[in-house]
Amino acid sequence: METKRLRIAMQKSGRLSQDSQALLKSCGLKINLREDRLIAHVENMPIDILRVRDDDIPGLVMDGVVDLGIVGENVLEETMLERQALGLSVEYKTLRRLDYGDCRLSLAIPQEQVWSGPESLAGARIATTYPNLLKRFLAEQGVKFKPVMLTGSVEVAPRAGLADAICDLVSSGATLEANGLKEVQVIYRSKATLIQAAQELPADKQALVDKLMPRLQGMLQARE
Ligand code: PRT
Ligand code: ZN
Repeated sequence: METKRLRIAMQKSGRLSQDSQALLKSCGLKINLREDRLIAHVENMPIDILRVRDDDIPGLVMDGVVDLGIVGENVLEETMLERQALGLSVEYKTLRRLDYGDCRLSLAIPQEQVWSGPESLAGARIATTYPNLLKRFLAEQGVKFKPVMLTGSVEVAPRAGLADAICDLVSSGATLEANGLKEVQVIYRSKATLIQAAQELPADKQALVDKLMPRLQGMLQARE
């Protein structure tokens, strides 16, 4: 599916959408976003913005279906591990780590429970949306556990009797606290990042990326 326009994938609606749109606009892109559209055309440059679920972005870049993508490193790393296991391509280039989307993937347990390190979780059922990152971490610690895969409401799993612990994204910690859980171990720190497909771009598209990157660097440096 060749196209002359540079394709950038970003989250359609969610925590990274506003900041990602604002960042692209600050680099001079005039984006006409209609809420319902999958593809938004940039009016003043040969660029199309693809608005998708964040989970789809790493695969679109690694398959070379889009040229660039903005996604949380947590989703990028989880997808990489998943694709590796499936024997799919996991290549991409990081253009720039961004300054928003900060969070950490952490283990949390019921407040009243004692924590004496990851070995406390031996044999435990752990609910998560990030089974691969969790497996990698606990394998490094030599701890065996039972993954409970949930794509939402992870924080209620212990109270619902579905799990003994959770592994979920945390930013302020308010969600954990509201659910009677405490954060005991950070396993991955994440921010949003701008990535590019691994294969070489046609010269005109690469020239456009090369023109945009200094603007982006400048923007990010100015607000450091
Ligand atoms: O629909 P789509 O699949 O695109 O969106 P999504 O629901 O999967 O993702 P979304 O929009 O919730 O998050 C997108 C990205 O934002 C994540 O992949 C992270 O990279 C980043 N991010 C930053 C966060 C958070 N902070 C965050 N706090 N993503 C989720 N949370 C959730 C967390 O899962 C928990 O439910 O917020 C809650 C905890 O927040 P605190 O502040 O109470 O600790
Ligand atoms: Zn998602």
